[in-house]
Amino acid sequence: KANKPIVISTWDFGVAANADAWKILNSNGKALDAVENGVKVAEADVKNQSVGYGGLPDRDGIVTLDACIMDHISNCGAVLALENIKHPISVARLVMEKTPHVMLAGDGALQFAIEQGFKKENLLTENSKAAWDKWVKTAKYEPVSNIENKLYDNSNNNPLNAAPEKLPGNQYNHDTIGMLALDSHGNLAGACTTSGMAYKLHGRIGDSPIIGAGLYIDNEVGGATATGVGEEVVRNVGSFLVVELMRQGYSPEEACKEAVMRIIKKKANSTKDLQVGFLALNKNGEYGAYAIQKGFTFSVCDKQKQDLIVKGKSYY
Ligand code: SD4
Repeated sequence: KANKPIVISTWDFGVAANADAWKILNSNGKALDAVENGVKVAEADVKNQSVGYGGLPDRDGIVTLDACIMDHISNCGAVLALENIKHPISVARLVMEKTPHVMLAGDGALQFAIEQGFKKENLLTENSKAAWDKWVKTAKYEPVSNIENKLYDNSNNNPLNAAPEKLPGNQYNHDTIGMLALDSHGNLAGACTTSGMAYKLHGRIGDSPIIGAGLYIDNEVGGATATGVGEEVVRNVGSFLVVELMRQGYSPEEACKEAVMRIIKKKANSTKDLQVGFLALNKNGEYGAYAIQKGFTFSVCDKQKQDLIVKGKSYY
């Protein structure tokens, strides 16, 4: 018997996001509504400098957001490099529902959002602006592997556990929320939303809004989502690969591991400072994750426990 409903999401900040998704799932709501509402929690959180409002800007100091959403009948929608809109996931959903397209980018995506009633807002918070001001002095693009884990680690000996304005700008780098849900009707949906890699070139798109890379759902099998350096995920069509491996009988964790191994194999000796993590959920409500670097965590919410944080296994 399937473990449903269930919702899982990347990192420990997924707990708060899962809680909103759970309200919907636990009252027999749809997985699609659950994932949209769930990731909106992370998008609106100013403390999360890697998603939505408060996200770190690109090289030019502009916050650009990427998001996508997919349901159980392969409907999908995405926005790429969207500026000044707090909830890109909701715009992605409307691209899916109100247009004949899957992706809208840049100015066109913004125009569409405004037509749909979204308000233009400044997304660059004081803290993120301060971080960028510091970064721009050296302007080195150096993603810090596993920065999100360090950021959300509240232990006293964590050197990064300081007010954001005290940290060197390039310490904040990536992260993303990817969320997968299986509802009580047995349907899957997923959402992925991010401000992308901090200090990326203006116009750079990662894996997160690319169906098959940052997110993939196949209702016969399961779903997968990715976090980390998007270029490596795109190159390997990571989330699609994870789902296809599950179709062949891999468990969610085995499938995530194999997708990580593909990246490692192709990058040979250059994965020491590279982080990519995959998270997967199958039709039975079984889940798993695997990352290149230590420290990848994910959050799980089901009937048994609503605030579980799991340490994902890793190659290093
Ligand atoms: C990107 N995958 O834009 C996103 C960033 C991320 O953890 O997930 N960071 O490449």
